[in-house]
Amino acid sequence: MFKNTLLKALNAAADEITKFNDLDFKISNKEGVNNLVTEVDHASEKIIIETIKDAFPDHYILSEEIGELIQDSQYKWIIDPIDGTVNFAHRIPICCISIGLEHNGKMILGGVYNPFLNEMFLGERGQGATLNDKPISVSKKAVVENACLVTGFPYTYLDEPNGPLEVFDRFIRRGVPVRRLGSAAIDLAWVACGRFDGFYEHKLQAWDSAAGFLLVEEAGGRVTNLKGDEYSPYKPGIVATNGIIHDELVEWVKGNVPKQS
Ligand code: 2AM
Ligand code: CA
Ligand code: CA
Ligand code: CA
Repeated sequence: MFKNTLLKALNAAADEITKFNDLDFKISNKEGVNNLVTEVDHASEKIIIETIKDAFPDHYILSEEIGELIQDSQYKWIIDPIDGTVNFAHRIPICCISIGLEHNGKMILGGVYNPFLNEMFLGERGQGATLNDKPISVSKKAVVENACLVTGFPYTYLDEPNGPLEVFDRFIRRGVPVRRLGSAAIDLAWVACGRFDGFYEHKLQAWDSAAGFLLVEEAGGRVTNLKGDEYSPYKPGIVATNGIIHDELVEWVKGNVPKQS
């Protein structure tokens, strides 16, 4: 029942977004440097919220551009109408729609859909995760030194001690590949399907990670905060891995890098 609505919303938003393939769209600046929003983000958000409200008029909605609607419900939809807006604005096909559903504070359903690659990732609590209806699982890579990682950067706090640049520097100096795609939801989905062995980021919002972290957990991976403690999408830091390298990656992020072998 919830899954049908999730799929309907993701598909409707995808139609809205891909309509602009060959069209110009209006790009505006939000607060902060290069913090973009396009008219397509708003169009995607509108159709998603309409679709959810049609099916469940009483549910709580938290969505990036519009904020919070109807807060008094056990069910809460957490929406990023376009994750990777900078990519989208540059017509780089690495962006997605991300929708998570929480029940009494627990994520129960999540979908991340990249309509440009036609990749639909779904995760249901206790039921596993899929990519285009095929079950997916995390990678089997056993050590960080041989891993392929992904991260993202906030636009402030870059230089704080043990902050994004310092941690990034640590991996790059040891030759550990760390990619930067520009969409946290896709980063997480790609950990879930084993393309990446691990992902970490210092400052995310709930809508960036709500669906993606469930995908990773349901694909057999592990998700914590930057210290290795229990994860909450309402707190900024995240480490998401295949589980095998998790404790070691948390140590690298903390600054405890193993001696070069
Ligand atoms: P967005 O495309 O939905 O805004 C983590 O890298 C996240 O940061 C991305 O998923 C992206 O989500 C968001 N982001 C991109 N540019 C940003 C900016 N200038 N300020 C704040 N967040 C940004
Ligand atoms: Ca944004
Ligand atoms: Ca986002
Ligand atoms: Ca967004």
